[in-house]
Amino acid sequence: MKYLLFLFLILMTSTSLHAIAASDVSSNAVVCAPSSDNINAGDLNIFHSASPPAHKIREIAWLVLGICAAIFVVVEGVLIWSIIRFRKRARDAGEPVQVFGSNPVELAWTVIPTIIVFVLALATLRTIREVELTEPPAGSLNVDVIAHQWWWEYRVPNLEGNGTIVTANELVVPVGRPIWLTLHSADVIHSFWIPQLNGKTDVIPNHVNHTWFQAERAGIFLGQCAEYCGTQHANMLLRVTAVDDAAFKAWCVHQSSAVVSDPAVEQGRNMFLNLACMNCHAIDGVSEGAFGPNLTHIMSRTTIGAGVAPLNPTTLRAWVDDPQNLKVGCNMPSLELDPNQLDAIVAYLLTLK
Ligand code: HEC
Ligand SMILES: [Cu+2]
Repeated sequence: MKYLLFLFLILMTSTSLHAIAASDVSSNAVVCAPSSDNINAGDLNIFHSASPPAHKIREIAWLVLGICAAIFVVVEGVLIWSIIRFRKRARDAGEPVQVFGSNPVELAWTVIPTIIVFVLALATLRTIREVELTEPPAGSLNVDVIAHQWWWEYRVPNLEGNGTIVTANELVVPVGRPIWLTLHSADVIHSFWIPQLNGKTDVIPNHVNHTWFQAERAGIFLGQCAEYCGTQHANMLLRVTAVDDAAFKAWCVHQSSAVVSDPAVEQGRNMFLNLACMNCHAIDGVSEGAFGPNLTHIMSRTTIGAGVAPLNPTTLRAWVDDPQNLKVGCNMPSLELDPNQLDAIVAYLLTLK
């Protein structure tokens, strides 16, 4: 029975993740401008793995499912057979023969499950060893991940210059190259999980964890924070875009390029500095706040609020006006700007391409 329950749980988890991904979009569509691009409709199926650790996890999942399915068939088969074969018939009178104890049966149902548990445990241990590396794989790109309530910060080495690129929520990586992730948390325990790329790894305050993946094809891979971390846990989505080498280098060049300061949006820029924005947000050469996402190249991203909505001028304005509307309980307050301030600031943010 417990195997059956287990099987059921696995199936439920994978289907409910699809439901979460889909419902995020529909619930926000009401608040934001209607948008046809279904930003969170991605593949969260562990059986569609696209990275070495994810392949290993898929293999063990099939093995466990296979063994559990076989146990289910045998146990239920014997049960149904007994019910039919030994049912009470008209000619039966009184109690059936009472049998007490049977050494062969006792032995069988002790030894067989023990062997099965051993096989599963050993196979699992082997998978854990293969998936959890203690050192970065050769040639890997080292990326720092900092989890915040309720968004992700990434620090990616700049392959086309010095220093690091700081960005939020959307990680861009080269296809075919191992990515070695160093996981930090700024507040509570989170969990980094991109089902098609790797397994779950807890992100713990004051403790550094590592995980890795290697995207085998170009595309967008989505994930979820997988450890309940507060109100907006469900809107702490992960998005990895794997691109070819040339595109990755171009991304590095773009992300490390200086912000062009357009005199037309000078007013908005000053407001950004004079209102509280600068205390929480960094924009290269403008401000150094580190509590919220880095906004230097915000318009190069496709989503806002860690995947809560697609990023476009309408959602950006709605966000700056009152983030609590789009993402209730998030750690950015509404600054209650008047419409002119809102226009000026949004016009400025729109230039941060
Ligand atoms: C108290 C700190 C704080 C202040 C002040 C603040 N923000 Fe934020 N901001 C945040 C946090 C935290 C987030 C991330 C929220 C989330 O996704 O859960 C955020 C997110 C954002 C985002 C979305 C970024 C992304 O990539 O998703 C924008 C745009 C933004 N803030 C602009 C502003 C502007 C403009 C101001 C000033 C009017 C401002 N913020 C003031 C903390 C702050
Ligand atoms: Cu989280």
